[in-house]
Amino acid sequence: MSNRTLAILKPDCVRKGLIGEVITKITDDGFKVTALKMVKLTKDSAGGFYEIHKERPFFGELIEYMTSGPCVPIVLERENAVENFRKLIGATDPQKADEGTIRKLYAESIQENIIHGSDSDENAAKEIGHFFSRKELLEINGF
Ligand code: IDP
Ligand code: MG
Repeated sequence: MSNRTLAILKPDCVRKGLIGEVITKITDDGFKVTALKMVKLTKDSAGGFYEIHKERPFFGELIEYMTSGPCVPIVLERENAVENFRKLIGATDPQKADEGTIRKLYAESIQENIIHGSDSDENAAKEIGHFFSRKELLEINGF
């Protein structure tokens, strides 16, 4: 089990001024922030990131949303990071998310759901690579 996962504070999180509040929830839950940046995704970059959803009916809207403003990708570290972080963010649809989860607390809708979390160790490694170069990760953390 890997100890790393990728979070993204999505454009609605940034627009609502919730960057600080959401990062506090994450660190209070026991995660360590090991790399972080603010980026505005291009359609190509967002499309590559969400490649697995490209046949889904919501794909076009998802790309519009993810490119609608800056977002904040974050590399997080904790034991069993992927599973623990999915628990903290809650279900994709905020109406179905458990009480106290980040999506339950802050998200508007199944699309505008504030935050991303990797769904497997393999995808976490790929997604970290989508936003952070090997050189950057080495310079930041030595990995
Ligand atoms: P996840 O973010 O909980 O892993 P996924 O099924 O991987 O959920 O979907 C990726 C993102 O696509 C979601 O976080 C949400 O922003 C958007 N999305 C998922 N399902 C729907 C839908 O049914 N309608 C609109 N947007 C959706
Ligand atoms: Mg997913």
